Amino acid sequence: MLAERLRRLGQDHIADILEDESRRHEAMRIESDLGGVDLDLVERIMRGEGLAEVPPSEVRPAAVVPASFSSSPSAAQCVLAGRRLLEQGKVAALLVAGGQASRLGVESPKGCVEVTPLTGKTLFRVFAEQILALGRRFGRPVPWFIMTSPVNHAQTVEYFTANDFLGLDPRMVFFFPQGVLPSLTGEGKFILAPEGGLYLNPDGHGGVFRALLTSGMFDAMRDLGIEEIFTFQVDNPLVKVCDPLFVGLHSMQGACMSSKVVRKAGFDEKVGVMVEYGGRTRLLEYSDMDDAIRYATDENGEMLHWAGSIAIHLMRLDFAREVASRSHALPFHRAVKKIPALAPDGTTVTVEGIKFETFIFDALAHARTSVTLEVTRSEEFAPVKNLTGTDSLETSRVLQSKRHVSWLRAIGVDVRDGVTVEISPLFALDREELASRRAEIGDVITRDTYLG
Ligand code: UD2
Repeated sequence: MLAERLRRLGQDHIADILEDESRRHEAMRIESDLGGVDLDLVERIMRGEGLAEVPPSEVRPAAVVPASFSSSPSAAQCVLAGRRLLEQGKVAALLVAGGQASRLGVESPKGCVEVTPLTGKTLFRVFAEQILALGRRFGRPVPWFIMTSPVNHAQTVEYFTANDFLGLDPRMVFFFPQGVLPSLTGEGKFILAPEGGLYLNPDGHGGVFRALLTSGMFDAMRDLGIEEIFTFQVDNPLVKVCDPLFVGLHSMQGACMSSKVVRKAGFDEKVGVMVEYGGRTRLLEYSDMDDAIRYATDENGEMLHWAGSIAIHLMRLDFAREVASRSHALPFHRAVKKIPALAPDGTTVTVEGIKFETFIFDALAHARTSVTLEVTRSEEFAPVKNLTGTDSLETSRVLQSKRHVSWLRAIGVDVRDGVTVEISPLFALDREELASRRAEIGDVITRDTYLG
């Protein structure tokens, strides 16, 4: 049955293994891999259906609420509304963490990478401390949903278990794995992995919708009384989890899905940009952008598409559920990747494979209302993506300290140049909280200091 189906899909090299009695062991591994794969979907992709389209040439920059909004009286109203939702326990945090830290040269979940400048806390711990602090501040725990992938699910759960759930109530931390898809060769063939079975890739963070549905997490959210889902990526220690201003703005505007952006550091920064076409706000990913859009300038010669996504969104629970229940709601993006493969003679070779992924932000195309909020880069964005250079551990550590030094200086503490500072979210979640603890901090900081 399965072998026949595979032959119809042009996968004779796999069907041959399944039908070869002497390769039972290999066949079992492949069958088990295929058990987690939606072959109808694969067939669709192979027919070239449902792939992301080239954006039309008339894309315009999306409307953006500028960063200066945060000091306006309307922003104060939004903060109040956001706080109220947090006090009512209606906001969940959702982390997409299906990727590995391979770009950092480590084969562990990226959340386990130690990132803070002085105490070396992991990304997971940085988020956990914020979530704990939010719960204390608003008197209601913020449930934390963590999407893993089959590649790192066990390691992620193990990490939390071994670390006492980082101080959180284990009943408020929910893990669920995303789906996988087989990568294909240029000729559309499945790839055999050197360790046995098929080479499968996580189906992209857009897989979160189906994964929330099939794992029962939407029901768990509903049972907890959740209305809004704050989504973020694993690599940014400066994320303001469940930022009340963002939550309030999004909810007061009645938005289905909203996004945070920063001004792009340059035309070539590897972030998607917020655009508008077809009457909807959308996010155009950097890898899908042509040069005419990337390098477009306005009448003053300034970057036209400056609103770079920092991959932080808010979604109404009912909206996310609706997206999840629509079949083929999100298009597939192709990415060419070097993949280690098992050659017919048993050796390991590197092949050029294509992986297919959906992106969470493509759900924006279904959002009738959407808000895009600009935030200050130095306050909210210091991703750890590469081993060295831009967006590396080194740059992120410097930026984390810089933010905390600026908070201290803003409340009148004389922090000497060259000093590294780290502030735990449990000491102060934000500058305002730090100000309220001014008496506990000396007037001058002359050496590296951790406030925790
Ligand atoms: C992402 C955005 C980019 C910009 C940038 C900001 C995408 C496609 N691009 O670029 O527009 O906002 O971040 O930092 O998101 N992940 C999963 N499952 C998967 C694949 C990825 O959970 O199947 C998670 C991964 O663990 C990480 C996040 O998604 O938390 C980002 O993935 P990435 O490193 O591929 O995205 P990046 O940095 O190229």
